[in-house]
Amino acid sequence: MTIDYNERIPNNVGLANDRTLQRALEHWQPKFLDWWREMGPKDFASADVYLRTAVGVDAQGWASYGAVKMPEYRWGIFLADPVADRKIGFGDHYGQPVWQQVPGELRSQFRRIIVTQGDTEPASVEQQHLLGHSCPSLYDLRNLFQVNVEEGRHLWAMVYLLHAYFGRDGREEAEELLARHSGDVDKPRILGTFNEPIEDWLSFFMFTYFTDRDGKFQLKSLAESAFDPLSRTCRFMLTEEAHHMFVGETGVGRVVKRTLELMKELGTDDPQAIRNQGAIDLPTIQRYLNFWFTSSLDLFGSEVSSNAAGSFANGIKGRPDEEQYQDHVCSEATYELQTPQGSQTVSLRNAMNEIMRLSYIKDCEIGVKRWNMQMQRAGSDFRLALPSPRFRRTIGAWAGAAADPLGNSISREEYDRRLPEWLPSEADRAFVRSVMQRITASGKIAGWIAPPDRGINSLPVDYEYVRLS
Ligand code: BYC
Repeated sequence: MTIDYNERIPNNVGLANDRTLQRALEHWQPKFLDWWREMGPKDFASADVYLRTAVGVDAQGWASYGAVKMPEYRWGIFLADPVADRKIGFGDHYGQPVWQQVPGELRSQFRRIIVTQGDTEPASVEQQHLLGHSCPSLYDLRNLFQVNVEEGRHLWAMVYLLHAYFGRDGREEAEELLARHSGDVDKPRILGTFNEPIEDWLSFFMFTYFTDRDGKFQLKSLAESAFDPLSRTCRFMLTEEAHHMFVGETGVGRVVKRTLELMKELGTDDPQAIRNQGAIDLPTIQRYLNFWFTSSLDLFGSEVSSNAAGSFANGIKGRPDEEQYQDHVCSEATYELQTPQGSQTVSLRNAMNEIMRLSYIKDCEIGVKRWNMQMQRAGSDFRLALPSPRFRRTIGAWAGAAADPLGNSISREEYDRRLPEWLPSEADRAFVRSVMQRITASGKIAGWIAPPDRGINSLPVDYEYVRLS
């Protein structure tokens, strides 16, 4: 189905045929734009940015590229094409036809999960509000803005579902999505990670690698949902999400590459010597990784969760790539969980958050292996590593446990004393910010990061991806 761009709100959901819904969304649109102007990328409203915009939902040729001023970006509502005769793939309703409406008894659970998903999207834009000011190149600046406009579109995706299927409650929730703000003391965003500031590009790359990857897993699990409009919405969001994780993986890889080049040039791995050259030493990169990975692990919720069991049983949320499993009902199966109190046997349904977290960790390993290959090839003995999921947790069975990054239990005193070794200190953050001076000359790049291997959409790396007026 092609997208109708003549509409005020581009869409492939036949909005013109539902005047009430269309009016409600057109009423929300200026509020979104006000929010974007105030909380979106600061000071780049008049820049021409080489952006991709969704123009269809086919796997091939779904996007067009061109120079756009961000406030004029065509945010719209796009659902992946329906799958004929789709059946519910898990839980108590396994094998029954999927739902085109939300069953009355599941309204509040569905609404809660859609609101939680929706809340993360504008939150991430708010977290990156000032980042454009310290961009390492026009290529990177463009990627930041691409991620930002698409997170804005993902907000639209959830707001559409709220307006179309949840009546007045849904409209009120859509207003609230613009009223909560990342890091706001009185009205913070719902999930922890989305209240952490992103004030430097190393954090941005870690966030797009680790936190967007949580997005991938949550969206995959919602793509399994028995509520078909939610499933179709999430399937299309996943198409856009891949680029965000690419920005993270290649971003960290380019920082590592630059550091390795300097280590070779200087003949040392001394962190201070690297810093003196205005680049970021490998131990500091590890501390940033520790911070964002552990924070993102918390986003999967508690190891034992009756909410997760209910979501699975009721068809709200399956496991990512549910077809990989044999048992889709899981009413009898159990799961062996390790907690600080010892081993515990729980019903598999209650352990769904943990199952998802483990698949996520496996996926996170892939990039770490690639970064480590770079080090091996460069002859460095340093290796990055994911810390244990027992380390620095604030949600679930291991919340507040004193464990080191290898997962060993240590005394509270040792934990408190050594935590600054494992996480970025204020001095680390100040140093990282200090090297991030804005570079906006075409084809130029900051000294702390290597250039990308290739440009966007087959354009050269030194293309003027953002024209600043
Ligand atoms: N921080 O039984 P529990 C993305 C709450 S990222 C604060 O442990 P449950 C993106 C939980 O809400 C993907 N609170 O787990 C990435 C519940 O609160 P209520 C985002 C937390 O219920 C980058 C209570 O603790 N999408 O898209 O299974 C850029 C007990 O919960 C946290 C989703 O997460 C936390 N870390 O919740 C842009 C999908 N963890 O209701 C975008 C939607 C848990 O008792 N959300 N809590 O007040 C969900 O599926 C689930 O709500 C959770 C797990 C994954 C959050």
